[in-house]
Amino acid sequence: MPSVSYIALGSNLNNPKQQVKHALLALDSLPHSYLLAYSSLYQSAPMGPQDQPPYVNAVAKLATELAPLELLDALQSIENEQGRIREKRWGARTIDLDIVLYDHTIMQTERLTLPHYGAKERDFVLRPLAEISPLLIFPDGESVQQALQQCHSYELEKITTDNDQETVSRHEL
Ligand code: A4P
Ligand code: MG
Repeated sequence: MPSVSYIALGSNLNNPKQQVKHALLALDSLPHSYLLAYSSLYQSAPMGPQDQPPYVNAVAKLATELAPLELLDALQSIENEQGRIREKRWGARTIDLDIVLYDHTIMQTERLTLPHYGAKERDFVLRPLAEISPLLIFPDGESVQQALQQCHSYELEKITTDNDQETVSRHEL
């Protein structure tokens, strides 16, 4: 039985929309894995240093036979292939791939914390997560909808594609 993992994608450098779409294709091509669903793309104001461009965020739902650390290795390979250079914490990046959830696994090791430590405080993770799995429950019993009501707002705007013309429309809750 494959496990189900949710991956948060974020980019704010070198054509962020293309970076996110490229990473979605890369996720779909991972060994022993396939993409079950992915959210719309959302534009968001930066969390952390404000002297950086806005982000594009999305969430993917992946079925995978990879173990959690194997999945992390695979995600970091995709980040490296897309030219990710690790500079300052919360600084600009071509692509960031975080494991939000891996089944209901709870773990805290040097390399991997599950669920992702910041997921429940960030609407740029929770909104796309709720879009693809509105009934999702975190391992601590809190629902994605409850977390969404309490989290910080990063001025999310859904990016909609209309006849190949991309527009940003304010998303109503
Ligand atoms: N790591 C531990 N747990 C996980 C996990 N569940 N998933 C470790 C992925 N990685 C995990 O991450 C640092 C280390 O975290 C990894 O080596 C891995 O072993 P990183 O990607 O190298 O560095 P980072 O992303 O700069 O650090 P961090 O703390 O993960 O940053 P965040 O929390 O991801 O924040 N603003 C908006 N609007 N949208 C964004 O997407 N993203 C960030 C990055 C800042 N501001 C943002 C956004
Ligand atoms: Mg990260």
